[in-house]
Amino acid sequence: MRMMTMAKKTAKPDILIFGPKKPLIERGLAERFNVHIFHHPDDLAKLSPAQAQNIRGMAITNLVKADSAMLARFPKLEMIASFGVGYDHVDFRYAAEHNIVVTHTPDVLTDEVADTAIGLLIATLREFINADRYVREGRWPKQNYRLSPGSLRDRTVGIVGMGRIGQAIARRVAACDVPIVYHSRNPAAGVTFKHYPNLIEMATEVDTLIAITPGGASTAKMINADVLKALGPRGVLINVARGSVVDEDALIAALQDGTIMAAGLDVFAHEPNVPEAFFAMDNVVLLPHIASASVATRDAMDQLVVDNLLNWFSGKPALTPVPETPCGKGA
Ligand code: NAP
Ligand code: 8YV
Repeated sequence: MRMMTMAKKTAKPDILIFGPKKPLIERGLAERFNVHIFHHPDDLAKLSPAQAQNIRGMAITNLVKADSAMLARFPKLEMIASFGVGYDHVDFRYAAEHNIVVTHTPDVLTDEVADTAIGLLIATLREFINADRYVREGRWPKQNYRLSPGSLRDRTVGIVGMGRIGQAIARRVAACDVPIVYHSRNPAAGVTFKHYPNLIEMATEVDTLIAITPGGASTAKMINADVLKALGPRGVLINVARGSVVDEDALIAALQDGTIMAAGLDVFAHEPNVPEAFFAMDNVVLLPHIASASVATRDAMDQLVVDNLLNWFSGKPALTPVPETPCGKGA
């Protein structure tokens, strides 16, 4: 709700910081730039057309939809520094056409997200959340918690997406002595696990899917009713990718009718709103999109947003541009 625009006293480049409050980013950019800070989506309307005309850089999170209509307000925009590795919220085609470089925050979150995926997988299989509730409700003295039908011991994991994070997940799953295969459009360089170009074929061969692809049109609802059916009644789905990657209605039906056994979900189609149908299910573990959300990792992501903007506006190349937009050097 807070809106702050610092007075323009110098020829410092004008930067828009837009999204949930991020003190490290705000502090990191305050000295070098004339910053305009908006925390709430509706507040952007308060930026006058004259101010918008001067904006040359932008620091945003994935809660900000940077579509062509939004970006068209900023004719002098040179850089969109986005927080997070996924950038499905940015119209990078528009950016490329308008010579705007988009940066993201890869690598610094890879291990944290991979750790979360493994934690979520084991918590889902071994029912840690239900067991925790069991202890808190004082039920243990009356009866031991049930043996979990799920176990990592007898599984084969199919990783959907074998990029930076997929490979970090694979290293962890391999350390648990669990067989791994993967699906992506192309075989991943240097990866020796079996590659399935066809997701349904892979789902037929495994009992556990871990999704870690980008969001966006090419992956929309790729984990659908057919994939869940192929996964089968022992099937477990872990989604740390994007909610859009899974057909949520099909997943709810599959969990309700036993088409698959369980799911661990960090991401949802319409965050922060989660379908109520999940709340009644014992066979799901639900996280509020926290895969990268430790203080240390989020600080590193914030700092990379700052460093991309500082580099660019010191005439140096962007540090972590997305592959689809121009690189070059800043002004
Ligand atoms: P990355 O290195 O670019 O890897 C992406 C992988 O997905 C690649 O193996 C890619 O292979 C595959 N892929 C892309 N499009 C695909 C498609 N249409 N069908 C099948 N596979 C496809 O990215 P990363 O750093 O590992 O991050 C992956 C994603 O994880 C992010 O984009 C973000 O959405 C998500 N993420 C979520 C959280 C969270 O908090 N839950 C945190 C970080 C990241 P091909 O190009 O060969 O298909
Ligand atoms: C963040 C993410 O939780 O990096 C990503 O793609 O989804 C997460 O690390 C998200 O960007 C928070 O805004």
